[in-house]
Amino acid sequence: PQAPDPQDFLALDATLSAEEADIRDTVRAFANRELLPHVADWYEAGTLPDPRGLARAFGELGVLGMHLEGYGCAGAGAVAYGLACRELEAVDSGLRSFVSVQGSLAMYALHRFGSSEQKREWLPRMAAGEAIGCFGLTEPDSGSDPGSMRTRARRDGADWVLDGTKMWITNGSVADVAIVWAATDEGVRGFAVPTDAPGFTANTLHRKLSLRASITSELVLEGVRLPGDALLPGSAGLGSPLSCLNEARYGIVWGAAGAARACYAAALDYAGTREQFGGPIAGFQLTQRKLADMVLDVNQAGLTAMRIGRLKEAGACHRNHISLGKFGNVAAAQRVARAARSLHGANGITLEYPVMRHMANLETVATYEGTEEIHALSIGQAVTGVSAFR
Ligand code: TGC
Ligand code: FAD
Repeated sequence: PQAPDPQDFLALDATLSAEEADIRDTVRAFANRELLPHVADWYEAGTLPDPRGLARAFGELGVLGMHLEGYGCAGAGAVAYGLACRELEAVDSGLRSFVSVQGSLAMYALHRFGSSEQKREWLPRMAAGEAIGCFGLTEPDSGSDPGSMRTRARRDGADWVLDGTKMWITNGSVADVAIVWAATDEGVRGFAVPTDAPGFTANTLHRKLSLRASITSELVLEGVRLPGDALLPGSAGLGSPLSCLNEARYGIVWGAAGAARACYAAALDYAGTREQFGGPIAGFQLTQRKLADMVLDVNQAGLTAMRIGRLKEAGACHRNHISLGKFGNVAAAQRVARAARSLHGANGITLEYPVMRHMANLETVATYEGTEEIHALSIGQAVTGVSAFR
């Protein structure tokens, strides 16, 4: 048997189909050419300088709504989509977030719950990156408990009128359409809100110390009057936005594996070249222990992502599988990023190396799409049958 490849210790890539390997290579080449050379500058600037150009580039690459069928979407399999998320997040979690929010949240909501007119109006342009979407569920006082939302939509004749505030919304201030979740007399429902509607404003949030290469916004809706057909007709209850979250959380299962892989690769490289006490630090037992722990975490995260991806392709992936994957893989990536940062010494705290950027990003990744505690409680409920949320 062949000795393990340090970059793919369990030879997981050998389990990919030729088409999947092709998608991985295409996205990796794009990421290394178009994103990696710029990401530290974007991160330092605390923004994405050309979000529309980036959206179009992602559209050309074919990753926006890539797992959806029709309307200009690629209709790729779950593993292929996961591989794209992994390659993007190996560069930066903020860039995977851009693609997740567009494809897995905004486009997925329209695809699953929208009318055929809404799908025809938005999906082809969103797949091409000509239109940007955002997804507004969280509010200032309603995060882990979205059922407590205060944003309200009331009927007024044939129209709907929306009032409320959404918080921490990725791409909110560059979006053309906001998928806004609001309480109505019939329960929670979704609305496709054009961002030029009177009464809608988006304010960019500043001074973030994590996910800096990403635009995060507050959405304010003050008497936003929308025609009746702005309602996503298929949406019914809190389960509707939560089912969109399953899609984005699935992308994070893979993405976190990518961030972990990038930190491990940087650490392995640095360990081989940095010399102290007359030799490379790779030769010290404590460094090797760190690297061994990283190899284990990276490969276990990869296995978890692959297994959940194959379950998804077989139509057998339950939302609790995704909770386990998000819970485990983000924690693994955090361990790898922290160890890789320490292995880089002082260099590790700079933007010259990717490790602290990933480490800081992963604080957001552990928070959004269900915090570590929320997923722990979901898994706890799944195995005991007892809910401990309240
Ligand atoms: P609960 O009573 O358990 O559920 C209400 C209804 O929803 C159903 N449901 C789900 N359906 C599909 N997928 C899921 N994951 C679901 N979880 C629950 C449930 O069956 C029920 O249906 P029905 O028909 O019986 O009414 O609701 P709860 O109020 O007790 O809350 C449960 C909890 C805490 C698990 C849930 O609310 C939760 O997941 N909280 C975390 C919120 C969250 O993740 N927010 C993310 C906002 S979006 C974001 O962060 C984007 S980041 C950008 C990026 O991805 O890059
Ligand atoms: P809280 O819910 O207030 O939680 C605070 C702490 O209490 C956490 O540790 C939590 O785990 C813990 N906690 C809460 N309930 C329990 C419990 N029952 N038992 C034990 N502990 C508990 N949202 C969107 O809708 N769209 C977006 O595009 C989006 N993008 C984001 C981008 C960024 C950069 C960030 C940081 C967040 C984004 N979010 C988005 C919001 C994100 O989903 C929420 O921050 C997340 O759901 C947690 O909510 P919260 O911040 O209000 O924390």
